[in-house]
Amino acid sequence: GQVINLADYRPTDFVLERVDLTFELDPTETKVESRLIFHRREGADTSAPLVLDGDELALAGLLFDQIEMAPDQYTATPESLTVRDLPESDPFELTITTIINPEANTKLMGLYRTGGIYSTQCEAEGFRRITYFPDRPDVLAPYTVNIIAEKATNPLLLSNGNFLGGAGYGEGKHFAAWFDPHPKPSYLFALVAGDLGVIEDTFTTMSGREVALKIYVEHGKEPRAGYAMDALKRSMKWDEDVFGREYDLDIFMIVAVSDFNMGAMENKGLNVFNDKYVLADPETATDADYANIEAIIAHEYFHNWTGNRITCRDWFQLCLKEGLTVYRDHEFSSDQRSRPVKRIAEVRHLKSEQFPEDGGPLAHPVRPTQYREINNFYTTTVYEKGSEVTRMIATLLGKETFKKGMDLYFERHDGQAVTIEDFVKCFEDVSGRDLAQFSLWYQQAGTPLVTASGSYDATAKTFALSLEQMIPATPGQTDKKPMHIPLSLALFAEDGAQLQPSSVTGAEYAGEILHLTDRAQTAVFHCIASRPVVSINRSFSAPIKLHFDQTAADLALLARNETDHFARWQALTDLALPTLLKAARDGHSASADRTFVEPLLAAAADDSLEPAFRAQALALPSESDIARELGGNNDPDAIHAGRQAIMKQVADAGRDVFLKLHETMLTAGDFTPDAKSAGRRALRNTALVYLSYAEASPSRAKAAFDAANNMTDLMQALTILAHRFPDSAEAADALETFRDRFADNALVIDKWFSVQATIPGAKTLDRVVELMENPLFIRTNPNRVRSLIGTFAFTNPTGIGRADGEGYRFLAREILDIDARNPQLAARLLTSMRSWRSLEPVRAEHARKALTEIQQSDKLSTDVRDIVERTLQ
Ligand code: B3K
Ligand code: ZN
Repeated sequence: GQVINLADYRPTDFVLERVDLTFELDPTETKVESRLIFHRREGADTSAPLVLDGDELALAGLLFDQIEMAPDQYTATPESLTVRDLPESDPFELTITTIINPEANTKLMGLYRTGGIYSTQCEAEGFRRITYFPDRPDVLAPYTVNIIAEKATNPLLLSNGNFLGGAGYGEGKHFAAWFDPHPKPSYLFALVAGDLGVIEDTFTTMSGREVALKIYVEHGKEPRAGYAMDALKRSMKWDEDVFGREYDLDIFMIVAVSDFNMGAMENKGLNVFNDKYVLADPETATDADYANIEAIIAHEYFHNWTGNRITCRDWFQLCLKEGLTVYRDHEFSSDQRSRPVKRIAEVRHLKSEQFPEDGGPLAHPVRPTQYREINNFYTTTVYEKGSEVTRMIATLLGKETFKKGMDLYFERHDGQAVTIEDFVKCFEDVSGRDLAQFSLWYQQAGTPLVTASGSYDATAKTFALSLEQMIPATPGQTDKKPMHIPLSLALFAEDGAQLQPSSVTGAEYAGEILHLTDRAQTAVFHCIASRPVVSINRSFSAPIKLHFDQTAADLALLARNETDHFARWQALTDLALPTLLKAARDGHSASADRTFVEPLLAAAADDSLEPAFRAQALALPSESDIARELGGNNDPDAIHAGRQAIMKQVADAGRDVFLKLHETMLTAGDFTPDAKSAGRRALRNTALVYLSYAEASPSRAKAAFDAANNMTDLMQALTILAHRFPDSAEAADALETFRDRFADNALVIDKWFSVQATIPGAKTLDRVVELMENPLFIRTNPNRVRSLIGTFAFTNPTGIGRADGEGYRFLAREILDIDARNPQLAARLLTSMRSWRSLEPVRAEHARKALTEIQQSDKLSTDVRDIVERTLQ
């Protein structure tokens, strides 16, 4: 594929006014007739040909204003349709016919049919696999869609917008017509046909309109869609209350499909979901599943305004809709659940997924300036760091001004395809603040490193805080400018009370936000009565790494007294980290430092703290967190052994605390998935993990497995048995029981694959290979592939990274195999190797060889080629 540059953006020469599509569905020969009305853009070159995009297409007919075009007037290839010598008429109508094969579409992009269901995925460039089209997000038009299909197998015919009507259509067939009045880009087009069950509800909007809500799932699974419906209604209400956004069609539909490349898709009025993010009941879904469903339902719904009504001018602007919409779904979950606990989870995720991306060969700015394959830019940088950048705007401006900026954005740009500059301008206009330096967050890749040091002057009663920022070099970017970093900051006295300075010089400090804007800056806090303990980057106000040497005593004080509970968690983590880093070098003989264990156990036992918070605090940094902090020459086996040794020592020291938590953190009555109950389960199950270390026996986990009445408890018990006691009869029995009980539920079987794929140690590779032969493993299903191979590659460092290199060789083979069917899935799997250079030399060499083997294949997709080449660079 060739390189696309942001700087080359040009508007189209032709403006698309209307789209009329007719589908005659057939599993292998679907006929698509597309009528497009265009006019020439004012001022555009009148001799310019009309060039439409295609991908693996064949043209079956072409009419200009209803008259067949002569073959010398156009050129059709699988990748494009170029119409030259356009007759004078303006506007004009082009009628294009293509024949496509949905059953053969294993890429799951465009129109595909699996399990008897037709569905589409068009973002980013899937629509061009359906028909020749100006397939770019700045081409917006209203769509009419007619669907004709065999009635018996496809009682359901769905597309975007409002339902116009339907009727019988010849022998055994019927048709349905849909009209979407809201101009949209092609990537938001959707069509679904087949035979599905439905649950229905309604929502009355703030202006009193009734909207029909429908969630379509496989027959028999209707009872498992109830939670998704509830989450949808709460999302609709929240977007009205918090952002003033009302839904804009008569109907909102969600369809759950089982073969899907990602989580879900925000097609206008017709969201298509991976069924993993729709289906839930206590018996089959964990608390984490419920939280994910709630968040993703909200995310896709929120796209209706941030993405659909206002869309991206080009794909470089992807964070315009994704970063903003992630921010919105984070805020939603924070309001529905516990804000500090949600923030801790977000930051854990950001650090474990985005920081390694930003610090490795695949690093790119939140708004990239070039790409070869846009599908490879649906990254945690665009999504999660993009969300953090939006959050920082809210932090800089304050809640109310941020809201004004959002209102202006909706008002000014409704119906348009816009850029990050347009977005940022709205906030400049409402605040009067110059956000030029702040905008570097969109342009400069790499995680800024802020180094802080403080000194207290007892006579002058001043506290001086020196701050320095450094943005590491990233691919294509060596010289970086200093950024505008908003640091939420507070000072505490020895007794834990907050200290208020009379004034601050040397840096802007307002509303407890310190603005770091220079490369180096010293802020002086005046009238500070005693040596303060500083809390920097509270609530993780900026996505940075912070180097600040604080004593264990100071951290313990923050862990006890910070009013910001995120900062308490951060302090506890910072207390534990040195021990874990040292342990990674000492391996089995590592020993834990009391200065971190005591505050941790105190927090665990503190009943004034939310159980979910305590569970987060007790979940020590993971092996990959430790690897990231170490930064290089990493030996996954040593990291694992060291962390295990520390877990055991914490478990021994806290045995009484854990026993008590395990006995008392019960939930009364029937299972409910609310955050409070989930928090109690999380804390109780965390205690169970520690007890498995303290008691060094599978008995308690086995008893928990037998007693579990919900999937959260069952999975936790199973995980302990499989991971801690993999060779025990208890583990083998539990795995078998679990499989037999859930063999007919693919989503639960995914958990069964994952729990085995993450058993630590070199032997797991053989198990993974064996599981791939299991009849329950279906190679063509993305969820199965991710649950087994993906989980192994991404979250089992001692397994994938075994010292003899077999793990990486296995992964290379599988990636090549998957790439032939589904390039997006393969490319995503390959990103698991992005941190290969941080491995110790022997493993790094094995990884490099495996990557080179992939690179040398002559049949690579552009998706995998792009990732492998950047990873090796
Ligand atoms: N917008 C889609 C992602 C599309 C990915 C295309 N490769 C889901 C979402 O972010 O809401
Ligand atoms: Zn999104």
